[in-house]
Amino acid sequence: MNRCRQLKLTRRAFLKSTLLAPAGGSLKRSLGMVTLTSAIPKAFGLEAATHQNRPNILYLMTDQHRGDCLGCAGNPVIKTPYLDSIAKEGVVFSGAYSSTPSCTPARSAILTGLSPWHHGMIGYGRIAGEYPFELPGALQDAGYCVAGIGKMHWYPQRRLRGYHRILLDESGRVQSPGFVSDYRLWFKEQTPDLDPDATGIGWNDYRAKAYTLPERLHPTAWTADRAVDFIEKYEGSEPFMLKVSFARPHSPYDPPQRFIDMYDEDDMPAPVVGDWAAQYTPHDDPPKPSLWQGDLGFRKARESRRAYYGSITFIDEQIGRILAALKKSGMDENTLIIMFSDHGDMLGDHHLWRKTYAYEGSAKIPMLLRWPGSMGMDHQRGKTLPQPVELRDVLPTFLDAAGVPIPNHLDGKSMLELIRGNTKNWRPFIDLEHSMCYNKEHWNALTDGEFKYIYYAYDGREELFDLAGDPGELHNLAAEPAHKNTLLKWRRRMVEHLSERGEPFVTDGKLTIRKERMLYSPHFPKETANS
Ligand SMILES: [Ca+2]
Repeated sequence: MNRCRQLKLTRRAFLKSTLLAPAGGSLKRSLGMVTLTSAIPKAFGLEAATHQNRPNILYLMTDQHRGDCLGCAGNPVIKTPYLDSIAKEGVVFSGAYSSTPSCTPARSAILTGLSPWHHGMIGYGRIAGEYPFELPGALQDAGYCVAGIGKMHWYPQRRLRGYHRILLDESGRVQSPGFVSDYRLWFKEQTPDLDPDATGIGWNDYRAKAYTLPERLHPTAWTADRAVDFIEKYEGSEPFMLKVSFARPHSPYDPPQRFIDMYDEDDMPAPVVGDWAAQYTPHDDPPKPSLWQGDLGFRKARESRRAYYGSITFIDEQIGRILAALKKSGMDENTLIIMFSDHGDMLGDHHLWRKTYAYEGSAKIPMLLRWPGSMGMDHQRGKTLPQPVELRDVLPTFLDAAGVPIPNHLDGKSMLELIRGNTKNWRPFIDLEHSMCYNKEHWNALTDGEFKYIYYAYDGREELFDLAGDPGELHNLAAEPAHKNTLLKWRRRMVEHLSERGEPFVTDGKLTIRKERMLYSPHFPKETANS
């Protein structure tokens, strides 16, 4: 058993020591999670792990952050100077996708390093209580101090899953009985008379509104404050993996007013609308705040986008504080920094909202990686790498950085291989899939970043997009004779990809039409499927 798992510290004591310590309290008075963790080896008479050449891992995550919403991804409007600085000192992966673009299946891929079929979540459901091999436990076993701050979105909500400590902000979700997040406990301690949901817009809402409370109370600021606190107090002899998981820019689109004011509504990009998208035009009147389809007009979409961009710039500013704390500590020289999101946000593209779609707004994600100087490869810094990468690649990347063997059963690959220039054996394309939760549909898709092929299982519909020539996916080429050979090539690839699943997916060498909704594959851990 890993020595760190033997430490017993009650949640109450942890909250008291780390979260509710008086502002300005000394480190000795307010024992943080790090000090206690690093004391573990001594407490058990074991020799402390040393850094050797293993870097710290700073794991920055946003929620529902589109791949095109970064300055370093070529967006001329959005202001993300600190994220751009990570890209400048590292690389941008321009072909990064979330295979199953909604929260819980995406997070299963991060946890397990597996494809949707193999981790078992091919739609939005409750995440497995435990997988046999998970990212935080693997890093803990490798001798890392493993801490997580912000949104985890798993169940049971207080399960550590291999983290030594987690501090949660779950945007008000209560899934385990009596759950109150650490953010909400802190908020009540700070301002017992105020309502953390005072802005009044929901977490699947298309509407936007400025945060009505002091900025320091916003969950984006809280998450960064906890991360800065961790870095400032870190005295461990072992390397750390710190996950900093912001619950935004996922709606509510509610940044402080000063971030909305940074953008002119007229400058906001209008939604892209394919010549195939009229089917998604209708909506209730008035529109439901949590709608998933509907043509609300460009003005409303731009209002949402303005606050969404503001939410990203707010996060970016907070990430700037975290990077500054890391630099001040001197640990930036030995820290690998990764930044990505679990999926994107349609924001009215093709009259669609939220996520779970195969289209770029939903499935394309940011992916930035900056590695320590000790790893060399300086000639790659500042580059954009086009190979298809996915959330399943995060875990093997971390194991690679930690110098730990990557188990053969993982579907993901270390993205460090691409930085090393080992591109020859990289996957030629990536599989995407989602059993819809808003309507009755199930799609599978494949993309290499140049083309995207989508198969809709309920009616056999196919879509083929030339992403290189038509990045907005405005024209479906599937029925065009000039692209017949391309369509056949991608359809064959899909048949091959789905063949391991048997007849429900491929019958007599052809893609099967299905009507049954399937959220979980047979690989989903059975004992926790309904827990
Ligand atoms: Ca999400």
